Formats: sequence, C-alpha cells, structure tokens
Amino acid sequence: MQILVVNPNTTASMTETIAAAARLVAAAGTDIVAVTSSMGPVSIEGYYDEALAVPGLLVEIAAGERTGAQAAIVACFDDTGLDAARAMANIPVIGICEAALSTASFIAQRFTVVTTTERSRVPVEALVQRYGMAGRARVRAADIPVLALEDPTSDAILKLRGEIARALEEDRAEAIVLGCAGMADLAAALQREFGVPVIDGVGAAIKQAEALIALGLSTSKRGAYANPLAKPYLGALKSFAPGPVAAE
Ligand code: 5HY
Repeated sequence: MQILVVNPNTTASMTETIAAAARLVAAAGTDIVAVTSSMGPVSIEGYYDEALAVPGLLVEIAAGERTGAQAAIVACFDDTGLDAARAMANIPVIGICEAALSTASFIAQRFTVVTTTERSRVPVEALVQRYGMAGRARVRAADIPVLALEDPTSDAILKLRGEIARALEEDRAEAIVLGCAGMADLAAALQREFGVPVIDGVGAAIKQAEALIALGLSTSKRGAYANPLAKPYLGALKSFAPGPVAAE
C-alpha cells in the first residue's frame, strides 16, 4: 500500500525527519511517499501560517491521490487544512494531532501534549477540545521556535525535556504526546528517558492509515466531507476551483 505524507510547511529537512519516522514504523509492504509543500511558510506557528499553508497542502494531496496514494497524512500537529483535505480527497486523510491523541487515549487516562510555542498552544488546545479529549489532555508549550528543532546547536531538546519533566510532575501526566512533527525522531529516546509512553503523531498516523486501508474504509462523502461543489474561483486561487471548472 502507498501512503502519502505531506509536510505542509516548506522546510525540506523537516520532511526528512518526518519520512524517517514514518518508515521506521511502516509495515513491510507499505510504501511511504513523503513530500514538502512547495508554497507557504517555512514553519507553521499560529493561525496565519496555518491558513496560508493550506493551498500548498491541498496541491500535494491532490497530486498524491492522482499518483496512487491510498491514504494521506497531514504531518503538522495543527492538523492544518485537515477538513478541507478530507472534503477534496477521496482517500482517507489523517492528521497527526488526531492520530496522536487517539493513540494516547488507548494507553493513558491523563496525558499532556508538549508543543512548541505559546502561539501554537492555543490552536492545539482547540483541537484537544474538538477531538473530545479536554477532560484528559493538557497542552503545554516548551518555548521552542519550530525551526529550532532543525538546529542541532539550539537548546530545543533541553527545553523539551524540561517541559516533559514539568508535565509529569505538575500535571501527573501518564503519557506524553509530542506536539510537533519536527519532534518525530525524539519519541523513542524520550520514552526511554522518562519511563512513560511518548507518542509521536507521525508514527501514530501511519499505523492508523494502514488500518483504514486494510479495513477498506475511506472518508464518508455524505455530508461534511462531500466533494466541494464545482464553481469558479477567482484571482490567485483560480487553479483551486473544484470540479470540472478546474480542468478547463
Ligand atoms: C508542526 N508547526 O507540527 C507544527 C507545530 C506547531 O511547522 N509543524 C509546523 O508549532 O504548531
């Protein structure tokens, strides 16, 4: 089976981290195709970045579906553009936040998400609420700019470890969810260090995508995720017009 993993920010080195984490957990016979968005912000930190990362994400998911992907993963912890992607695509689309929270819920009653910056903490809290986990999950920000995770000379990992220690102590967290795709390579070492389950959303999303493909399940096209209506789009977004209009 082929799974498309889209990094909706435009930093290719982060895509490499994400791809390696995906391949580490993928079943034999799962082909991971990892791509970087070709337009938009270099990192997604807050609502403005998030909105402008969506067109590039949609382009990659549409291309992946055309070339044989059986599921797509949005590899950003804000689940950037997830609803739009589900409406557009006819393959299942998984967001790494939803996959990580679902996975955590199977193995811990109370858990804490450790994300990057304060600007990202509030949107992630809104996702926790949306996914029905507000009674079980806290969200903390470790004050790490997203791209500091790409810089081995930064203090990003030190800050992340400090925040995890505080989550275990102050929240009595039973498990930790890593709140950024750029942390995907850190889960195993942090789990060994802290002795509690540490969940990376990329890995969780791959296993969820494999499960949906194996079960023969895809996004319902009845209601909210029905394909968008054909109509013209004007201006810079002309090429995003859905349906037959887009093909003209
Ligand atoms: C992510 N940003 O996973 C999020 C995390 C965040 O560019 N990839 C990003 O800070 O919201």
